[in-house]
Amino acid sequence: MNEENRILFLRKELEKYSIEYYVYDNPSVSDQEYDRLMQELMTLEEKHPEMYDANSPSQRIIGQVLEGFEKVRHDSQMLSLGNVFNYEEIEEFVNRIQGSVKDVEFVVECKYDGLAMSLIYENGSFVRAVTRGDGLVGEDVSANIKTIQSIPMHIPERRHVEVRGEVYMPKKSFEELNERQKKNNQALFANPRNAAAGSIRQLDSGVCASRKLDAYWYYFQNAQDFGILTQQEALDRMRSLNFKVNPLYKVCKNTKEIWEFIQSIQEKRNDLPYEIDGMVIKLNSLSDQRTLGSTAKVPRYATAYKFPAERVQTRLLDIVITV
Ligand code: NMN
Repeated sequence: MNEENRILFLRKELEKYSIEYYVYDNPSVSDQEYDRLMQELMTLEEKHPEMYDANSPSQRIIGQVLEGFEKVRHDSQMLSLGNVFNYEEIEEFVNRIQGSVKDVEFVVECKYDGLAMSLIYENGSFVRAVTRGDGLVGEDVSANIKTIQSIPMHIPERRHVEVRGEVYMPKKSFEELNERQKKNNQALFANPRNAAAGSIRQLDSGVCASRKLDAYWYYFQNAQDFGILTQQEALDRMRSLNFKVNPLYKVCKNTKEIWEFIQSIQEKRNDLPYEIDGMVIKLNSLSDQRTLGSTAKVPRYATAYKFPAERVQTRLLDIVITV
């Protein structure tokens, strides 16, 4: 095999190993072997600058320095979510939907304390990552997003794909970051959400890489193009395309089931390796979602239940904003 082909081969292998390691938590080679192959790739790429590829596994570690972030208009608005705060409000939400939809099913998922992000793929390759921004126009933060190792640079699907989800800073990364800040006599970050948002806005993606962010994907924007009928199917399909999808979700039929699942997650919330500030309840059927539609800012087919600890803060913020 000549060096050019070896580069192509190594890129493929390393990408496969990364997905196994970061998405499925199931490595098939040792860390030493992975590191050795990565080193070999970097040495060969240095020898062959004509083979540069922005989506090479090596680029995810090296990073790049930008002058600013380009503004990008979303294909469809990135909505935020309305909130509910207790059993009764969940029941009201469920009753309202049951009033207009028959045999209703809900999917209940974790609500991460991070930043919403959209990923675009064309011809099986990553094209760009865009922040929510004001919902209509966001910022292209691709260089920083590439440093998140669990995000695939290639997917086994050549059609246009847009997935949306949340970028977050795992608790472990947050602790390590604040340790480093302390050691360097720099200000500490108040919480993982702030730290994640600050990292994504770094112009030097090397800095972002050092912050070790991660992400979960929960929304298949163009699911209809793939004949996907439910949110559950969308989650399965995203997972089969190598997107990191949280297995902690449940399909529920009524308020009691929703509430029980929420309570069970709330109990183990502190043991999760990432921060969640609530749970999202959404209609499973995508066609029913479309029928219900959205208000100007939030969908009618989904809502977010906020955990009590967050409630005080949110309500206080509401007061501050309305005063
Ligand atoms: O992502 P962080 O925590 O920086 O860890 C990087 C290390 O992870 C690498 O140096 C490598 O040893 C390890 N890793 C191993 C595999 C594997 O397949 N064994 C894949 C990706 C990363």
